[in-house]
Amino acid sequence: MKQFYLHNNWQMRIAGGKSNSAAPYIRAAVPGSVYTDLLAAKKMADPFWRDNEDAAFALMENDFEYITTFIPPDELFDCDSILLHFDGLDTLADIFLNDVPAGRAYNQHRIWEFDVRRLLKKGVENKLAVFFRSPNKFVRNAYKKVKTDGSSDCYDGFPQLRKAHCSFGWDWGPRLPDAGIWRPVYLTGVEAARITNVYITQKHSAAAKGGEGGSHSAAVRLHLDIGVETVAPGTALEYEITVTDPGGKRAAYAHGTRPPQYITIEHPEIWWCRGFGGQPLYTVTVTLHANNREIDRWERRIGLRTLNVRRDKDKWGESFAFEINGVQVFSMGADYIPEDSLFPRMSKERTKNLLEQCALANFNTIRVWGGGFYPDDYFYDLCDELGFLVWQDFMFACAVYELTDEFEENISGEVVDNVQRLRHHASLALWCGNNEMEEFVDKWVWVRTHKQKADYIKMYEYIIPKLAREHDPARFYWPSSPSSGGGFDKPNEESRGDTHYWEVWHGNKPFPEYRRYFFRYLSEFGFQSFPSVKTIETFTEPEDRNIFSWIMEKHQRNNAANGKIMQYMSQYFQYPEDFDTLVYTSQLLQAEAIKYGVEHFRRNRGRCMGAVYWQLNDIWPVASWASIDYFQRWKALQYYAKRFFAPLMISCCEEGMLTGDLNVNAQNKQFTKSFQLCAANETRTDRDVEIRWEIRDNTGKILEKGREAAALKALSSTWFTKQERPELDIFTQYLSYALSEHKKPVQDGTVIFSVPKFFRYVDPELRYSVSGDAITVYAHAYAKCVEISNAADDFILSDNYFDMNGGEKTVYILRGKPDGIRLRSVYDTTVRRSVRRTLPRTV
Ligand code: BMA
Repeated sequence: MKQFYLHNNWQMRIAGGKSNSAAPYIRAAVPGSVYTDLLAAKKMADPFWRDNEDAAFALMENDFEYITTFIPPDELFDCDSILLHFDGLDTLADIFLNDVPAGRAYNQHRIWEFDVRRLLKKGVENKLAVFFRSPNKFVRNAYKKVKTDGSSDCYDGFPQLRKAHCSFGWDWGPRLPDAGIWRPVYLTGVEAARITNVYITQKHSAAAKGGEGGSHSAAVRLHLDIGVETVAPGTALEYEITVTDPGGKRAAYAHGTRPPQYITIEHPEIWWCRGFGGQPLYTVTVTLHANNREIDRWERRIGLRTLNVRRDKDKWGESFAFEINGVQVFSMGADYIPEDSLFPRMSKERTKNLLEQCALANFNTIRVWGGGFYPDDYFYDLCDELGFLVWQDFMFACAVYELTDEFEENISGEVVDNVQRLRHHASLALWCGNNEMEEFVDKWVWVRTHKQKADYIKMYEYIIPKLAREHDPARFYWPSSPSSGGGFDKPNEESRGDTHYWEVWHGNKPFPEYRRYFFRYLSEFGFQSFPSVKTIETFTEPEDRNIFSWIMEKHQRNNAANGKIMQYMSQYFQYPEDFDTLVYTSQLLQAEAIKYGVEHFRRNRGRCMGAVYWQLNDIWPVASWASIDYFQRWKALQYYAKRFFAPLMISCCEEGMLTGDLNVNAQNKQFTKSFQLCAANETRTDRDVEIRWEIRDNTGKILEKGREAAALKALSSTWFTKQERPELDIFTQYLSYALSEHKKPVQDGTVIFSVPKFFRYVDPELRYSVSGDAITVYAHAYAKCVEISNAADDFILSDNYFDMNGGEKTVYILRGKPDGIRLRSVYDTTVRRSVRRTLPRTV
């Protein structure tokens, strides 16, 4: 197969309409988009700055023309078939080759291929033009004709266009419905035949299953289903299959005049999700030969493993857990959304950094949420390498669709394209029909007719799973997230399937509410915060920096949520004196909320088998649920995640004012004061550990202490003795705790029995010293949530936002320079600080 990329020489212009003439052409990048081209040509303002989004949105009322010229290589014309191939077009596109219509596209999520043999001219300049119609006009007109509703954060009519839904807005994203040739485009010359796809299924012999990090004793048989399209019938074809092991040695080989059906790998190295073992990847190369020449090649990396979802009836209902190589995993991770509203700005480098930061924070799972797009191959390559389990939604979210024959044909093409593209990935754990639609359709949210409700079932419980079964039978299919298995059978139930729990945040319930539930697998729950001041500065003027200003409210897409943050803040923290403190406090609030949930869910491992929080990242600079912001700055939550997702994790289930009564004026105000430590072991080996705890006063002085040793069983959580302390002073005393293994410290933490706003902190007089990449922090007293930041606010440290009982703690710099270091703790959010302000100094 010959490929000739068409990425050069492109120009773009805003097309003329009935009343206006076309704008002049500007240089265009392909792959690229209207917004990225206009920005590069300085023809539009940064859409993220202040409220520029509105003008950028209005731009998409236009149609756009992309045009290039090229001379195709002569050898292309020796091929039996020539195809014009687009990996992606966004979205409504008419394609002309040498002014003759060559094809039409209408789905951003599909791969488009058009036969252009008869249109292409040899030896001369050819002209390729792609005409994009306005997405705004399309959905608006479509909505006038047929009412299909969806999320009110989006633009009316969005469900009728197969384009990333969130490009029309979401409750964390702007309305920037870009257009363009967003993925590679090339001419393909097919000689005699080509490999259309290869499907590999694995049969593991018993001994390899569950083998310790990769058994060498058994075998894995790969079944290959090789799809071949012949364009010159009668040509004799030969097939060659080579499997190369992770070290680069040939592990298996087969060849023949008919596609070999299976190939066996002896002594296989087994792929595991991270935390459970390594990620060895084998390369499978299938080559097609005709007339003693290679005419096509298909090469992908695979991981040898079994991977499924276990759903077993038990005393609580029915379990829901990923099972890899026979071992059930507690899923720990977050929901992934597109990394940029301007899709062409995403890159392998950027995604790599993001996913490596997930690995650093001990994630083992990523959910690709259904309102965005199907990520590029590199996203899954990275997940294979890093050992994540990918929960993959199909791109349907918070909407109702009208199923017509054309729509069915369109989404079927989309499903097949993406399933075939991604199904070889080791990390791909399940296909999920959609985001949150079974739950809402069941409640008649967005639904106007019985047909729409029936269409839901047809799409996610018949059409899509049938295609998934046909093209990827080895993969688990789940109709919706959340679901209990489909059929509108209590989709968001606690005792079965996966759950989205939003009573904390959307339902305004306090954090301890998490502890009332024992979900089987939580695929969404979240809490918002503001991004760092440095990030806020990228879209604001100084006069905007008040969270209720027009601009700050425009960069908050969950209606009235800046007020909600303040409302929650009032329960936990003192009123922040300035904007900077408010941002810090909002991040602590978010981190504490999610920690409260995750620690509880991990304490209940077995009953609960997943805590995937909403959301990992941002699409633009905004106040949101993300733990890593648009510029990949870590919010406090990302550091908390590193701790609460640690393979060995100690947590404290405390009872105090927060779980008792927050009303300071309640008559007979009484509540239990107790604590019970629990250690979670998410590794495949038993661990001998020791835990210790101390009750301390606010200076950090120990008043009472205890310790216990325990053998933590693999893949389980172990409780320690519950301690009641009715006499504990909630304002000046707190609990510190730590877990160690063979005398080596593993993790520590503290809890208070009131709330941070009432605790009487003394000034910890934080100071620091730097030596190479090590920063040592010194504290004179108890310091809660110590933040270390630098001038650029781009630090990634080995630990941050941690508690100190006085003394010192050393952390390491993983990213950023130790320039302009600043320290603070919760003490600095209280009025006591203004009484005696201490600025950090070096020692
Ligand atoms: C869930 C998600 C998203 C949304 C988030 C926060 O509903 O599926 O649609 O952004 O909660 O509201």
